[in-house]
Amino acid sequence: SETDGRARFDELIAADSRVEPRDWMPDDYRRTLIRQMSQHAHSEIIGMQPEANWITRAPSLKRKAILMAKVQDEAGHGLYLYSATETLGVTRDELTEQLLSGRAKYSSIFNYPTLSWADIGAIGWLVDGAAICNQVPLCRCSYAPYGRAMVRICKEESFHQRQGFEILLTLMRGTPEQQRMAQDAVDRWYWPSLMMFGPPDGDSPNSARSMAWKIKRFSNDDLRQRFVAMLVPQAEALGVTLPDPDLRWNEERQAYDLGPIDWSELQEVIAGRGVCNAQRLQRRREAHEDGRWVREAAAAYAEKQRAARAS
Ligand code: FAQ
Repeated sequence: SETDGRARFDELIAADSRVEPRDWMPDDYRRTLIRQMSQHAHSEIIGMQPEANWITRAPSLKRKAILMAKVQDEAGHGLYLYSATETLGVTRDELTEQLLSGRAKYSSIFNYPTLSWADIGAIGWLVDGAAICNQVPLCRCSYAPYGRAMVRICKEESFHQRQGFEILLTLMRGTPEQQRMAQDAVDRWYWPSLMMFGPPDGDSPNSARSMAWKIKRFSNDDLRQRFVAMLVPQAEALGVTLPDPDLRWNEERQAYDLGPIDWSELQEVIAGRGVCNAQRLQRRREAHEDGRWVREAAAAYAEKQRAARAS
């Protein structure tokens, strides 16, 4: 009965146990997971575009092979997350339709342009770095298929972050012009990477409930703090400056003070008015159309197999 289901669900959450797809769960819990997991999946898929922009222009064969592998990893994460989302009773077709129609959200970060090769380093270091900070706690998400997906995805993201750091390190050991390129990329990607963690806690309508359900384990601001604390020594090792003159350690709070974040920029990008929003969606629609024959061929093949088994 629903009463038994709810009692068991509450027990699982209280005991830090895992909810599996066939377990009873509240409708709102299911809806929240579909929302977050599908947004996450869409982000991985749209997130292929900014970096794919540099595959043909990577500065060496080795860099090109590494970048291609990384972009393919993002595709894998997206597919893995769509499958995990389907365990909640939504179809892949519905999720795809939501993305292509522009109704679904995906991470703000992928609506910024990649202007130079150094941006590929900055994305690996900052964007994948932020993704790791956000996703390591999600490995303990109360919904088991999401948590399991995150374990595997985080391993790959760690490698991605190292490769981004290494690109920037190579540039910083290069000519003054290469150093300027690296600093310029960090200047442009730093603030948007802080926005990836979402609005400040006071303006985050979903956080309290998601934390009570143990989907999210830390608040948006707490994760942003962890991220900055991770970046500071790495920026020092690289020799780049984080573009925040107000950034300093606060001994009393045992945390970093940050300069003001332009939250109107995040709102604008989420509302679809970022530099690349239109282009990203247009490209995704084209790619989906280009793949139509593959979907049709796969469906025809599956039908033939089914008919053969039935006869
Ligand atoms: N962009 O109440 P909250 C990657 C929306 S990493 C766009 O705080 P919540 C790896 C939010 O959805 C990127 N929208 O919401 C990679 C909500 O709207 P809704 C993907 C944002 O869910 C690297 C509203 O604002 N990672 O892909 C953003 O509790 C390199 C209110 O916000 C994930 O998705 C934003 N930045 O917390 C790939 C991680 N921030 O749905 C390729 C999983 C907030 O009510 C290359 N997701 N919104 O209409 C999460 O952890 C959470 O969903 C948050 C937001 C933290 C993003």
